[in-house]
Amino acid sequence: MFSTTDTIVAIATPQGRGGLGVVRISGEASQSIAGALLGRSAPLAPRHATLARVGGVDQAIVTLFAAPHSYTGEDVVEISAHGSPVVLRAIVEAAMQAGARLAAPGEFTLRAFLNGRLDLVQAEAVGDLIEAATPLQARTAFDQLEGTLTRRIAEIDAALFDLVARLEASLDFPDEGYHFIEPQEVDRSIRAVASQARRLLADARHGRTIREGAELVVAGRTNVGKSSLFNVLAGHDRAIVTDVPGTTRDLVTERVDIAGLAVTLVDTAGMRETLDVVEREGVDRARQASEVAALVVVVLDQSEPLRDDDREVLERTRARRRIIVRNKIDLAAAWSEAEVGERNVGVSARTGEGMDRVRAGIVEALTSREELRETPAISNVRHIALLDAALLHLDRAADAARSGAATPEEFLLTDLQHARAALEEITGRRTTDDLLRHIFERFCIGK
Ligand SMILES: Nc1nc2c(ncn2[C@@H]2O[C@H](COP(=O)(O)OP(=O)(O)OP(=O)(O)O)[C@@H](O)[C@H]2O)c(=O)[nH]1
Ligand SMILES: [Mg+2]
Repeated sequence: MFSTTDTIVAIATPQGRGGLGVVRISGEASQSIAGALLGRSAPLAPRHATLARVGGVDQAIVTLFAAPHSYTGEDVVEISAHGSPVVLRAIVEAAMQAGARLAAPGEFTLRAFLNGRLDLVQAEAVGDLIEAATPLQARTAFDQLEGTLTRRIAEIDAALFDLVARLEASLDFPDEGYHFIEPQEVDRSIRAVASQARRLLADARHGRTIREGAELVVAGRTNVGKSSLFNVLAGHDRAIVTDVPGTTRDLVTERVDIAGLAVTLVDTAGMRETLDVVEREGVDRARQASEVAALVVVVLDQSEPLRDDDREVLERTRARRRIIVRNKIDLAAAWSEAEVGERNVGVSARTGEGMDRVRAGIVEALTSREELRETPAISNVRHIALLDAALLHLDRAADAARSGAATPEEFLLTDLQHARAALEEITGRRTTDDLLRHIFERFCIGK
């Protein structure tokens, strides 16, 4: 399905101008195409920086990575020129005239996968690393690129392989009166494998939040200090703050790094009954936003008695994952903490007091972790779903094994084989073209 016999070319650096720009060529004809570009017949020495004129437009550093010791596993030539779009495009066009084809999005990494340089988990990690918006996201992706998840999956698969082989042998030689695996050991072994998978899945929720980020909506009645709190979290005066109730009328969003999490903050219009058409639309949007957010921060003003509008917001967000904040603790309190009837945090958006507790509360609510010191082993929803499926089959097999003689070993084996198939889909040992297309399409050209 995917052609790997031709030679591909693309600009590997971002669009726009820069000090350097890199054109990458990969495939069997890379060396001859590079020769044509440089106008030289002498072969390039692998892994040597060669200064040369390219395509008559620039001087560049040219490096050959000979197969199989290259990113794609094929002959790769990297041309590092001045980062001018005109120069880089001219080099790409010259390469195409010499026989290269423009690479599709992610095609270099796809080739690395097809040539066995990376497994699918690692290829996806390349995409995540490039997309990372926080250092924690980058570290998580890099760990996976280095093979941490690949190794954990391989351990589970190896244990499963051993078990399947012994069960199959017992089935194949039923008359020998010899069990390659004792019946009581089957149950125990399956359980051991299942608990390995379960340990890996323990990272799923916070791993996913780290990889995907999360949306956080600041909600509350008018004038409680939502925009002020939003600005403190955003780190600058993004939203307008005034003492006029109804200042914010639209959703205001800002992406921030909170303890390593890529959080999209959404400030909203204060909840109240209003005849103003524009404000009413804003209030509707605020309600919708808090219904889909991963986390709602409900802001109350502790310097003024609670009102019906406050109670309505509390009621409306009751079933949502939320943090309740008592704002304006720099002023005299008009009610006590206990009045909320749920854990809450006192802060002052004006002085910044208590904001660290709000940030910690956000991390805990989104990840069930107090701190995010370590990178999660698993973070990609595709991997999580497949590992979940594998675990389901393992648990079924374990139940069947425990129920004893009533279950023929064939049934048990079928479940174990389904579990293995799911694991193989994670690492890409088993894939479909559709899956590969889906994964690599989201890469940019040149990756
Ligand atoms: N003393 C004190 N005043 C605050 C604090 N936080 C906000 N304010 C003041 O409260 C008023 C309203 O603040 P905003 O942040 O605009 O409130 P809001 O909830 O976004 O209001 P709307 O957009 O109208 O719904 C402003 O005058 C702020 O300066 C605080 O912690 N302490
Ligand atoms: Mg506001």
